[in-house]
Amino acid sequence: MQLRRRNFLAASFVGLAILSIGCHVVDTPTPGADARVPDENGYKLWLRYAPPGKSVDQYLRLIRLVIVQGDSATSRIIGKELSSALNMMFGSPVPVSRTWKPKPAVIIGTPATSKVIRGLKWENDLIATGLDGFIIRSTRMEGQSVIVIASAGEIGALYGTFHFLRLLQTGQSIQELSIVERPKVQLRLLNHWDNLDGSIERGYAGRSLWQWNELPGKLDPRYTDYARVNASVGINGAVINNVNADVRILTGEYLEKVAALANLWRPYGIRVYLSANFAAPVRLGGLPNADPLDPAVVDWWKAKAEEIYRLIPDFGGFLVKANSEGQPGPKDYGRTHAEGANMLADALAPHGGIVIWRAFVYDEDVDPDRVKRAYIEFTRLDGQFRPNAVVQVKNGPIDFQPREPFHSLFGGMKQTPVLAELQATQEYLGQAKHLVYHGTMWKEFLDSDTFARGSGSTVGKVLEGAVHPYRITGMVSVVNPGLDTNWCGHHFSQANWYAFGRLAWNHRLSAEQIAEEWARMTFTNDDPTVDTIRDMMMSSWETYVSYTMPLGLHHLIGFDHYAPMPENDTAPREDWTAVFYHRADADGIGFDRTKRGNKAVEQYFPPVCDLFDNLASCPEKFLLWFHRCSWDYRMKSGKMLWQELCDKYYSGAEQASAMQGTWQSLAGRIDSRRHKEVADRLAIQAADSAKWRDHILQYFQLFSGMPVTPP
Ligand code: GCW
Repeated sequence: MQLRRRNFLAASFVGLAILSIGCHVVDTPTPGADARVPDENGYKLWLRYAPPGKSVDQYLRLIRLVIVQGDSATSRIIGKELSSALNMMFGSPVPVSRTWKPKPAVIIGTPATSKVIRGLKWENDLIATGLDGFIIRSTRMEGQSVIVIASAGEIGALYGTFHFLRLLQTGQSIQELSIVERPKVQLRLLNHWDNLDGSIERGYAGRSLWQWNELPGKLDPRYTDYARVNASVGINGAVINNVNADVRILTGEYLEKVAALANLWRPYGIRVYLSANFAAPVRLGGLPNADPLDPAVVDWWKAKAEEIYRLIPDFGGFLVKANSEGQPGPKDYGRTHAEGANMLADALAPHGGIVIWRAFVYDEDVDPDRVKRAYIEFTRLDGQFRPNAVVQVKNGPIDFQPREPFHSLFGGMKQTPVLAELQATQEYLGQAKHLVYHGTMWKEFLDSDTFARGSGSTVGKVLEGAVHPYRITGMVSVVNPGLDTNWCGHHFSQANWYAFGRLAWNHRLSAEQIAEEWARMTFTNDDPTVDTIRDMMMSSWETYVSYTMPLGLHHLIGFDHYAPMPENDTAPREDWTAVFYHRADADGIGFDRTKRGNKAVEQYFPPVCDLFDNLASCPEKFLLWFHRCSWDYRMKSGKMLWQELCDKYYSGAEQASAMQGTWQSLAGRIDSRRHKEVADRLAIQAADSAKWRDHILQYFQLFSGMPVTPP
């Protein structure tokens, strides 16, 4: 079998080389572009403020004046955003005033900053929506119709402003508004895997946004635009350096640079967090060890926390990747993850900071299967973490695979709060070359029922703290915006950043609504065009799964995490190979994680455990994740597993290819620069999806011994 794999590897080498050469992307605009739709480069993301089309008369009637009272940095930002947005959308300025004048107006603020809003006596309603929530209501003042955007907090007023602008951008009616919004979770954070040398781990859109050589003196205008787009979807914090953390970020020199970003982002409600290297007391402080129970280590971190908070009074806290993939951690000293986290939590607690401890650990000593390890390690520590410590868990138990069942720690951690870690960066999902909208994938995850406390205990509710009473709630996404003009490499990758923000705000929103909002704001308000774009987005994830890893297959890749490499059997660790996971041989394929196999299903609550365990009830999308099946196993469709696999790969590649035609039908409806840039990438996607299909099927055919037959 080994030999067959090696021969296959040699034969497929040429194919892979062609695959990577084919990935070169030409970025130049089409000559002779359609003059009616001016070219755009994608820099403005979803804050383009294009004229909203047919609704503009209604808007002009109802918005003759903007009133922003108060003199804080945030209220100035609100005034500026509104004035430039309305100007761009309406083609003429709308005056922004600090004083009430009887006119159809939009009034924004908090009871503390705005006399007009105080006069409305909405305090009780505003207490209920909290500092980040807001109310948008149409009402009348001195005979004039006005729209009030009010919050108990300034950041809530900013969020309300962006919500209101979204209504205009997407062409919705603003008559008789009665909107009450409050985010479902407290922490809505981005994780950047940016290194101090300007590279980005798993970044596909250029170098890091953070210009360390220019900070703190020079502030790139991108930092402000970054804050605006994040605030526009309610993101309220960012961990700005890689979890594989360089200790230098904790030096005085770098902390001053970090403080400059924190100062700039504060009025946008964005707090800065840092990834901390657990060995910093040794590598930076010169101590002999970093043992969390050593008083000298405890003191070192206390002093470091004091130093940070002197510079950044609202510093969010530390994110820690410990004892994972070679990173140092408490286990180096025979201590537990909880002991490590608690030591840092104690250093941060007097200042109001938190520790976010990653559960992305997979020690070989814990269990032979990587899928089971984090659950085993962390459930035995449940309840041992300090009140200001949380555990951050990736959506699935392996690593951002195209499709994974939800991680059993969701619902499984009863006393220690968990945050969900998602990945908008398309590390395993076509990187910046494939169009893959993550809204649908994340909804499948968020809507999964853990049954932790009976039916209805969805992951989303666990994250809200509505299943177990968590003190800290949140959602996080790994993102990789870089210096590429359009931030994300692929114009459609921007949608994943957007979708994360919207779902972190409210996980009950539908993937479809989010896709539609994004398409309207990013491309056009033309209804048929929006329908086409939304539909492309909605099917794109399932398409990607079909031509890469359908039916529960996972990790069929090599180190680049892009190209197919099911023959990968020689990585530095067994659990980085592909063969460890698919286990294909002449008898069949798949990983037996049932009660008769390695019992991974037992990490789920009943009836989820039995649902996955039972071959008849296991959703086929997870079949080979939980079960090992013979090649002629009968699927629900009546087809043999081998044929079903062939069908999936063929239909997936065909759908990927069909996206090109669909997109082509939008020529002239979208500016030609972005149209061409997307078309170029769709061509790569179509070609690479066919390579995935052929490579995988040819490889598995070595074992199935059956012909590859298209459907
Ligand atoms: O997905 C894997 C990536 C690593 C990453 C690691 C993690 C930052 O391949 O590049 O390291 O996960 O999440 O820590």
